[in-house]
Amino acid sequence: MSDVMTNLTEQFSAYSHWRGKAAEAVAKLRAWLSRNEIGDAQSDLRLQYLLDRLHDDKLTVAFVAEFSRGKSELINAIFFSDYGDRILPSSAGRTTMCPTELQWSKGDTPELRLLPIRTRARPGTVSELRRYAEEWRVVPLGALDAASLQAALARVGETDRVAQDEAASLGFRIDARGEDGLKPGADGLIEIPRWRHALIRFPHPLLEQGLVVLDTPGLNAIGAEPELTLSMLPSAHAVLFILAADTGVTHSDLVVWRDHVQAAGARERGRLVVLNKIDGLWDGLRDDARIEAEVARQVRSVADTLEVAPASIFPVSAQKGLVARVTGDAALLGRSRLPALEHALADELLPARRDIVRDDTLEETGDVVAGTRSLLEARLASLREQLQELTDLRGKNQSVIEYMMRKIRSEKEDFEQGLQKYYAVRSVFSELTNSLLAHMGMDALRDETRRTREAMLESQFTRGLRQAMEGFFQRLRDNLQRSTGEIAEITRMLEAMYKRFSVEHGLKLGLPETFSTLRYEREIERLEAAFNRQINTTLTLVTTEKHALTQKFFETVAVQARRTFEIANRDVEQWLRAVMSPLETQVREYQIQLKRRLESVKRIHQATDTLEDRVDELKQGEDAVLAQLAELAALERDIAAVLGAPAAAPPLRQAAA
Ligand SMILES: Nc1nc2c(ncn2[C@@H]2O[C@H](COP(=O)(O)OP(=O)(O)OP(=O)(O)O)[C@@H](O)[C@H]2O)c(=O)[nH]1
Ligand SMILES: [Mg+2]
Repeated sequence: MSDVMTNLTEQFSAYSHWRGKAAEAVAKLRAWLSRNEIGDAQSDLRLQYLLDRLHDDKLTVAFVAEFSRGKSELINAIFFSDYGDRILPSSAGRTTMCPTELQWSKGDTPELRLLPIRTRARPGTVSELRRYAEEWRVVPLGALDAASLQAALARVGETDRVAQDEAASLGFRIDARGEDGLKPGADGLIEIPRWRHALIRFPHPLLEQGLVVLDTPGLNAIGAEPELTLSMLPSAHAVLFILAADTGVTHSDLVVWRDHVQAAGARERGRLVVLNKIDGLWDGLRDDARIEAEVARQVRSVADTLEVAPASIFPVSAQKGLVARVTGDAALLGRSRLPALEHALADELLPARRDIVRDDTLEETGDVVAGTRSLLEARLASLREQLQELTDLRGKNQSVIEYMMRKIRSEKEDFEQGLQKYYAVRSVFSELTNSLLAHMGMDALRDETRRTREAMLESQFTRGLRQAMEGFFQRLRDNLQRSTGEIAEITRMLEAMYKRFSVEHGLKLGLPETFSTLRYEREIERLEAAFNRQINTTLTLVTTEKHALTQKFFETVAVQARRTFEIANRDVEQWLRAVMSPLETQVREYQIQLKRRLESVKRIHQATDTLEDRVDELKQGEDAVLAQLAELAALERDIAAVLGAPAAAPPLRQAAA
């Protein structure tokens, strides 16, 4: 059962090994820069952030389905069969009652963290509450064998029985028939999940390499947790939607598909449909050909209903796959068809991720290397110029030397005048920057959020709620648009500045990097679309609690918008530093070189130095800079070699689909 090519675990390890190698190469560059004292603080920070990203790059795989379709069993079979037993509880009926994340980072303590469902009654999304340890119930995971894990993890299935209005206030739908919501018991009480979210931290090789598994409960057990659809699922790198062959596509499967999978972003990439429990067809009466035909028929029918390509549907038996792995039964594993699903999952997940990491690494290191190279080249040019000046002085008399001194002095004055203009432009630059940061800034967003929240509280009708929300998104977009104008102006100004210093003073400056806010505008659009979809379903299904629910949705949206703006802010600040720093570094460097030139001519003039000593010294300096340029090129080649060429064209199987 160790077919290397279909083994997700091994492919995942290879990816993580590759990432480790990339980090090593980047760390080498960073160490070299600081050892040679060439890197500035800005580049060092950039490389540090890059290394952080390379080290804790997480890949999230989410499992979404109605209850009892086999999500937990599939997770056991794909990721944790090495325990020799199931570790996530999987049984008939509702088992997983709250979204459950499995993860591990270096330095974590093995434990289960449970967020009580009652935190829903208060403001604060799960992602905000993550920061407050006291909100969570912590269950230490002492032993890490399958039995102990099973016992601890069974807690994700705990429930409480509460009165109907309490259940409703916590965002659960109630339906006397139990179809469109939770069904009240004979005593009128409702059984609701005890926990809102579970975090499971335990050291497992796959989790250690950055895999995060997100298991979710069935539809009615989730109730209103818009964060799942607005944030957790859209940020997952792969989403597996699971159906069961014995139930087919039911009405509630379709609701989950529409509200949780499709609504989580129209991305087709990284989305797989699994048709589980095909072993139900192995009834001992049908032969293989009939089973095969039946599976194919079901796949076509599911494809029609969901409107997806049949090739993106994977019929499997999670249970038989798990048994096969635990007992080492290769024939059964083949029959479970699990390897095909894993292969597809690895294909969806890893090459795309690898490309992103590669591009990011090449871009960051490329910028730092380019900046360093132009600095070294400027240094080299200046050394050579000095060398030229001094060799020209050989055998010349005092008056020539005096002339030379005057020449350098006047160059220095010219440059200082240039600097005055530079300082003037810099103050305009910082004004522009301030207004850019004001539009893109967190204060603007906070004001918008508060204004919208107040407008929502005041409005009594759905129309008012809608208008408030539409206004919110519109103003966020306006702010981003206005920033675009300021960014263009900053770029124009810098271009002129870069040009002037290159032409008039021979500084080695290319064109300043550009910056676009398109990414953030897209994200806000996505958020608005997801919000509208959620609101539409809520408004049709829930009539009584809709006001409270809409506000809850809004809070989730606000958190997401804040995250987008935080990223935009960080990016724009980094960009501002990145475009300013080459200019600043080179200006500083040029000033130093001018001073040195003047010094050395002065010393020769005063005969405190002999000309030849000075020439030798400069030649050594030249050699040293040449050696550094060569070392830099080697470091850059190393990074490129480790990262490898971009992924080849997709395999035929995908191209044909
Ligand atoms: N025959 C068969 N049964 C399966 C298979 N996969 C899961 N099951 C059974 O289906 C039931 C539900 O499986 P779970 O893994 O608990 O399903 P789930 O989707 O996690 O369900 P919830 O946690 O309740 O939302 C269990 O009794 C499993 O043993 C399969 O491939 N074949
Ligand atoms: Mg489950």
